[in-house]
Amino acid sequence: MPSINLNQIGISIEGDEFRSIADNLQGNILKSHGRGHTSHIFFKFNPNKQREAKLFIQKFAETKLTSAAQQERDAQQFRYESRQKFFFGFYLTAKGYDFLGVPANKKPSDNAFLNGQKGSKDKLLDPEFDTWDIGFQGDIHASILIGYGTPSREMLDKKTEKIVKELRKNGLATILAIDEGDAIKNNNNDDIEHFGYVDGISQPRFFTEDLNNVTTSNWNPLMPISLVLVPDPSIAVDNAFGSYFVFRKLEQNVREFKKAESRLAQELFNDPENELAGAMLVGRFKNGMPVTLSSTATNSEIANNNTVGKINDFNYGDDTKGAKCPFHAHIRKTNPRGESVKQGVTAEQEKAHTMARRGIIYGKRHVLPQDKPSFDEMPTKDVGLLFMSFQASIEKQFEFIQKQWANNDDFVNENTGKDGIIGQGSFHPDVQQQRYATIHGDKDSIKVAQGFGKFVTLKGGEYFFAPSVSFLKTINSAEIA
Ligand code: N7H
Repeated sequence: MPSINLNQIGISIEGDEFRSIADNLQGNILKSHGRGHTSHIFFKFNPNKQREAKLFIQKFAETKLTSAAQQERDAQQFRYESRQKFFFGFYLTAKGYDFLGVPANKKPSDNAFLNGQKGSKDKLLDPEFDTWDIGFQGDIHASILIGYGTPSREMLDKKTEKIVKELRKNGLATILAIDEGDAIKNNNNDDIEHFGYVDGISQPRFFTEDLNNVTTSNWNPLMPISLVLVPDPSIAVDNAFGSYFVFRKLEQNVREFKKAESRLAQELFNDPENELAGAMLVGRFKNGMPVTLSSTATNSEIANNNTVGKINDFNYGDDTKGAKCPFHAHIRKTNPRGESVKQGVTAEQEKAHTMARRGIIYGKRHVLPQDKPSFDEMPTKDVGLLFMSFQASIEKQFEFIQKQWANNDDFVNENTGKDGIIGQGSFHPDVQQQRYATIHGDKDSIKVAQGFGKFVTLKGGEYFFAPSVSFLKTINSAEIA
């Protein structure tokens, strides 16, 4: 089999590159599995069950696991026959590799992965472990992701129960946590998160076909697969790739966020309902309209209702003072679209921090965000985002974005302030650093406002590796351990 060039920018779904890796690569890495409901089972194998654990994994890989090639076939079938299939993913932690007896030189070697997410607590300014959900407080060996897309979770819950039963059989494993993701959509059929904003618009794209009908004059999302793939070190097979997988359960205090958003609107515009305030915190209006392009959510010169939730061809070149989109806005912090170039970094080096985001929201709500709940009807806990991302390096991608950009008061300029959505660390509402223009586009109207942040709280998480299909299928054979 020919070895492939991972650094080629964009591959074709029909091409030799994809064909030569797709059967042996897990799905959901190069493209989202797209199901609206998910279960995430976190577990630990029990002592003296190494052999049984390997047999379980081998059988799971042979009978369930969804490869990238299978995901494509399932998507075709869904498009043409509306028949949907379950999606299955399987991920191992560094402790999981140790339990399975994989020797150190055959384990994925990313340092952050080897130390586990708990090892990065101080670096990321994460909260104390005893505030995490109990299931995430101890060691985790592995996680199974199951996705399904019907309007209800019923079929998925049955499948989840069945797998949990198999894991518990004869004391094979202890189930530590089961988290459930359930997407919600706005009236334009775009996925939204609990603060009410369209999410998942901006992604690195790996397939040239994904860019059909998309303009890329100001931002080209096409990236090389080396952004998310590394050779699977556990198996000596050509073109066997895996990816590092970050999972973080991020709780959202919707009520306090929405109150603070409206206080900010009052402070900036004398109008607690003015949507520009929230748009400046996120960098996009609720419907996805980038605030650097428009002072209003609807703007017929830029997009109609159907396309507004997909706009991504923009950068901040015309907004160098942050007079439209503030420097601390969530999407400007987490993807500066060329801005860190002024700090001596090339555009390619900046882009190399990008990751494939695969999150889904969790938690039940009485009144959905688009149905305009009163403050009292908004949840303060038990809802949020199951943040997930795939990358080639946890340190250079997820951790870099969280630590060097979102948490960093001095990125992109000195005294910019933290990302008001996900920034972590010492923070006091009286510390006024975050700046906003009170007249859209007018740099002379920029002023500091009350500090905004701390409405998103980590409730637990872990770092995983998504191994190649062939490793999981042959895990029981003698060559590996
Ligand atoms: Fe974010 N939000 O609702 O405010 N995010 N995010 N995120 N996020 C994005 O453009 C949100 C989190 C990124 O390329 C949008 O896709 C919430 C973490 C990146 O322009 C919205 C939470 C990290 C982008 C949100 C959360 C990131 C992005 C706009 C937690 C990384 C793309 C939709 C509860 C460490 C930026 C879109 C770009 C977009 C929200 C978490 C990163 C609405 C509520 C932890 C890279």
